[in-house]
Amino acid sequence: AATLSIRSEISYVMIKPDGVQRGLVGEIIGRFERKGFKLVALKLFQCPKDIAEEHYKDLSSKPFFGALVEYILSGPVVCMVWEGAGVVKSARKLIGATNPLEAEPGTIRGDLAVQVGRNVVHGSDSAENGERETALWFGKDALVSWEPALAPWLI
Ligand code: RTP
Repeated sequence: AATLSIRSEISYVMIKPDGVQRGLVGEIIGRFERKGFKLVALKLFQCPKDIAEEHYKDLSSKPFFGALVEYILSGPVVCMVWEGAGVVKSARKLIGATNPLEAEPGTIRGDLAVQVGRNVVHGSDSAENGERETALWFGKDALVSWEPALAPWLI
């Protein structure tokens, strides 16, 4: 049988504090599961300031940077790494445009959010950032390597 190697790419996806507060964790994780990506790391995390600032360092000159960091620190976030072919671009599509009012219906932000400053979820914007953000939020060697079983629970 042909084998397909899909350990090609990872995306760091994070449910922001508003997503946790609003009880959207299951809804958001479910969308990535149903799409078919593989969950390889997961934690609920009260983020320290230095990690939030490092994560968003490219935006440090923006006027909203302080408010953005405060928002990310305002409650626990759910940190995840999803793996699969094309996962970075696909996750951004599932998430939708940065401004939820511009995001298409059917996307997470299009269906579930209104404000740009409360847009419920983050997804890496490149494969390189997927690796960088995974190292930042989980450290090295945090990914769980696993293969789908042949449904032994049905036998
Ligand atoms: P993310 O990194 O969270 O996935 O978002 P993104 O790539 O879609 O958007 P980016 O431009 O990188 O902005 C990062 C986050 O900053 C907040 N933001 N606030 N008040 C504002 O005008 C504004 N603009 C951006 C959002 O939370 C955005 O997701």
